Amino acid sequence: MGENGGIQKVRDRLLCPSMMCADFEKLGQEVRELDAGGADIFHCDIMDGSFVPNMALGLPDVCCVRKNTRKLVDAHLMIENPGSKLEWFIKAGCDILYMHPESERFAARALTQTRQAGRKAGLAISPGTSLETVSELLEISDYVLVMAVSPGFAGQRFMDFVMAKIRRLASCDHSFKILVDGACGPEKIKELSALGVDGFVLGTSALFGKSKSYSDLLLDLRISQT
Ligand code: S6P
Ligand code: MG
Repeated sequence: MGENGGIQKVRDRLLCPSMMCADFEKLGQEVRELDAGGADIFHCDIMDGSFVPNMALGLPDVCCVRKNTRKLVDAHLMIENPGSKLEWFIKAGCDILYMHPESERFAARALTQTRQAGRKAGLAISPGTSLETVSELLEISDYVLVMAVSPGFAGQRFMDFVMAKIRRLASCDHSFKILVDGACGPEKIKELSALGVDGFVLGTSALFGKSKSYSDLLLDLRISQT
């Protein structure tokens, strides 16, 4: 294997560290290490304690992530009425804004406004939300985040019934990127990559709280997809 042997084997899946699982005592350093280790998109879970029964990152955390990387930063908005708060996250430098249609009465408008602001429109689909209810919204989304766990917490189990939805989404004619969020461990990532999923949110199942370095873990994940 040549100097770049490992790199040549690398497949093109998007690896997205879930920053709510990072060490907040050294958030900036965590971001820099993940960036150097090959992360593609920094996933920022925003919760309001109302749409989901938990709180996670806030605007200062997002700003800290943004300050420490030039790679893509997303905001996964698990909040009520995300459409009225888009500007906050746009100003904080997020490139992709995911919203849940269950919490936004005018989801089509919010997705369109995101695009008009020059950012990527992201649609997050909870496990209990069917594709039929979001088919029009898929047409105006750049990224679709399929949740394999109920939104709100890291460290949950993958809900197997979501596989049927992922298969359907991946097999339909589409121009958006498909990412899966929740309980994505190495084996699941391999299986989903084969189905055509474009990227994965990496939390405790694949990246955080392990004994290996971030760069080794990220490289292992890429090589295991070949
Ligand atoms: C959960 C959130 C996710 C989690 C991530 C954790 O509501 O949207 O982004 O942080 O899923 O991953 P894991 O591997 O601990 O399930
Ligand atoms: Mg998330």
